[in-house]
Amino acid sequence: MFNHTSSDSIYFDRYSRYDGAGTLTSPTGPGADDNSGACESPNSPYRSWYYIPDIGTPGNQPEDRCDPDDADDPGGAWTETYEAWYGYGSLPKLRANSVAVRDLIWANGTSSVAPYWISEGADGWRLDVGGDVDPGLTNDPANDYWEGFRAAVRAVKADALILGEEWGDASPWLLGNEWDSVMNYRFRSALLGWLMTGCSGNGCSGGTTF
Ligand SMILES: [Ca+2]
Ligand SMILES: [Ca+2]
Ligand SMILES: [Ca+2]
Repeated sequence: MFNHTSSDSIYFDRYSRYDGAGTLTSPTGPGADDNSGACESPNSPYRSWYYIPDIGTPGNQPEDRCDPDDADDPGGAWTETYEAWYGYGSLPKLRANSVAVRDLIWANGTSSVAPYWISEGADGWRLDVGGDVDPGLTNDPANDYWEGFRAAVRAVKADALILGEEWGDASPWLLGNEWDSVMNYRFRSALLGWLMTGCSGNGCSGGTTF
């Protein structure tokens, strides 16, 4: 979450199921293209929230396409690619530097998703594929997404926990202004590897299985 939305969100609306007010108008399946969502038209207010066309990781199915130019081709074929997390067309990637996206997620006080739920009692946030949104201070000093997110969340609750998901070395996010902690899959892998294959001595022998 925060890296992408669903392709079936009111913002992207790949299946034309919502109107411009976000009302579900086609509950049982794809509806008619009304140009409200980012995928439906270049004129949608949400078009700039996403990477349309893609920037290197398009949805990998032939149907992972959007309407390229509705004005010239109303009702025509959807042929435009879009950036999708890991090539999954159901997960169109959000632009981390979009003002509107930042306002939705954290930059508009408790009207934003992240500060709102903290104000409602949540103790923190766990950030799925967080490195895809902002690659950390030393990898990209100019990307201040998690820095802003942290400030916005902490403004509501000073000790709110911000825990990121990162499969590799997470040091770039742990330098003080982004995350408090990480999933630390590397430690998990090392521990499980030792338990299952390398465990011997210190009261342990033969490894174990799960
Ligand atoms: Ca629509
Ligand atoms: Ca359209
Ligand atoms: Ca950053």
